[in-house]
Amino acid sequence: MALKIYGIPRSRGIRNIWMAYELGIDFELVEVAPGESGSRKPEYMAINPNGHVPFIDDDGLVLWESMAINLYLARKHGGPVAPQNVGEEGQTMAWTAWALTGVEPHAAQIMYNASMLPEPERDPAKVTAGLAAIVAPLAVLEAALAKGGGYLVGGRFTAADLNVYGAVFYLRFAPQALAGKPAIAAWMEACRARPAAQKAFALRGE
Ligand SMILES: N[C@@H](CCC(=O)N[C@@H](CS)C(=O)NCC(=O)O)C(=O)O
Repeated sequence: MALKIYGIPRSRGIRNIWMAYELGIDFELVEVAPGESGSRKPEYMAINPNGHVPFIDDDGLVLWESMAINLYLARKHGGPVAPQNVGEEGQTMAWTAWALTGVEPHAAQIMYNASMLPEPERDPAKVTAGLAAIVAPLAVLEAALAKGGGYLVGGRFTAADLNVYGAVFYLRFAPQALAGKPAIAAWMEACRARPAAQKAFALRGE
C-alpha cells in the first residue's frame, strides 16, 4: 500500500481520511496522536519536524498541511472531487487559502474556548471575539453557496467544499454562529451525508 496517513481521526487528519475515501484510494492510517504522546516524540519529529499531524508519505513523497494534502491527493487521483480545469484549480486554491486564513483561526479559537480546553483555561472573551470575527467570512460563504447551487466550485462537491467544511466544522461548538444561514446549513448537511464522510466520521464514533 503506497499511501500512509499519519494522524488520528480526531484531528485534522479526518480531512485526509475523508478525502481518501472520496477518491476511493487505499491507505494505511498510522496512528499518531497530537502532542507529547505522539506528534512531539523525537521519532515522529524526525519525519515531520513541525510536530503536527496529519502528515502523509505517498510512496516516498512526504507532505504536511492537511488542506495541501487534500489538494495533492485530488490532483493526483482526479475524479469529480478534483478540479477539472485551471479555473477550478484556482478557485479551489482560493477557497482553501480563505478557509485557512479567514475561518480556521477564529473557528479554532471559538472551539477551544467554548469546549476543548479544560474549563479553568477557557476564556469567554475569546469566544466573543471569535464570533465577531467570523461574521463577515460566514456571510461570504452563505452568499457563495446560495449563488453556486449549494457548492463552492463547479456546482458539485469538490476538494474546495471538503477543505472549507474542515474549518467551518469547528463551529459546531457555537451553533449561534451559523443561525440564519440556510445555505450553509444545507451544505453542511449535504457534505456530512456523503458516504465517504460518514465512513470517515464513523472512525471517530460520530
Ligand atoms: N495547519 C496544519 C495544522 C496541524 C495541527 O496543528 N495539528 C494538530 C492536531 S489537529 C497537532 O498536531 N497538534 C499537536 C501539536 O502541535 O503538538 C494542518 O492543517 O495540517
